[in-house]
Amino acid sequence: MPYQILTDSALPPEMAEMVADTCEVHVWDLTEEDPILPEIEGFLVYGHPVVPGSLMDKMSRLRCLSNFGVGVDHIVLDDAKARGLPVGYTPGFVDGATADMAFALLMAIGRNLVQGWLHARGPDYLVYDGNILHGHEIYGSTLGIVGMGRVGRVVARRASGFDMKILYHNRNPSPQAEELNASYRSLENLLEEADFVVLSVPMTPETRHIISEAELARMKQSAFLINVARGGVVDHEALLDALQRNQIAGAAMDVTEPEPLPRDHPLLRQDNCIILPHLGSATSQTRFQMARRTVDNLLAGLRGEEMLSRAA
Ligand code: 8YV
Repeated sequence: MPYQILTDSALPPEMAEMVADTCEVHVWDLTEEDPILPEIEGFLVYGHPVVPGSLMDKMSRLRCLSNFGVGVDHIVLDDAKARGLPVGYTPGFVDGATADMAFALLMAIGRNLVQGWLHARGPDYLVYDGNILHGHEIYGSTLGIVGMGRVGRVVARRASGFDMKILYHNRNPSPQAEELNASYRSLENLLEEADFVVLSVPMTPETRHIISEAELARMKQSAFLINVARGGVVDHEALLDALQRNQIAGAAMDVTEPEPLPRDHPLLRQDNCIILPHLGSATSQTRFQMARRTVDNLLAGLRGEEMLSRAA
């Protein structure tokens, strides 16, 4: 008998193939009334649906959850723990790709890649003009990394190649960060000194709106904010206000809250803001490795074995 598993959206072909021999896959209708729930033995959480205890309770045969990704803020881990349900996740697999994306966004917003591309293909570009779209130097500038975990440290390594001065803020100073020539700062001092601020903190109650009005006010007018963490770490209303008043030079965000933003959200119309549809880990290689670990965790949980990476 194949294991009955649930996913919140259709699985990509390579992942479907990994479970084809052992599992029957059901795509959840995203309600707690889905009639398949009582049959489900394993939940492969593919996107970021909210997974509270009440949903787990609807799956009376549930033995484990396996999250595709390292951030598990959408799953109520305490509820899973209280029900004795292991939760798998994929730490370590997304770091390189997400750090690359942080740098891609940093360079894109700092050097006007999107505005330049729009101009180059637009009707107004008839004569070369050396006076337009002067960006901010990247090499030699000061980078502030908020959240010096796995992703933050890889961002720091990228920054060394650009001869950047590297500052970081964490709950505590970290010896691993110092080895990367990164200097510890309070959040306030980091925001005041940095030309580029990269957010790579996990989403927790403590990091919700860690960047809001007061923090944006501390940043230099010439500075840029880059978010590859979770949308909820930035207060979007405060960011919109800061961008509209040119209180900071620009923002580049791989993530928003909600995701996607409503189509008429004013942030989507700001020229000094780049928004991507959560592409941090979206390379074929990284996604394949994440899929492998997610499936291995799921099968281990279904068989009652220890998962390779467990968040709860
Ligand atoms: C994934 C992520 O794209 O790992 C994470 O926490 O946010 C991304 O790498 C996402 O989890 C897949 O849905």
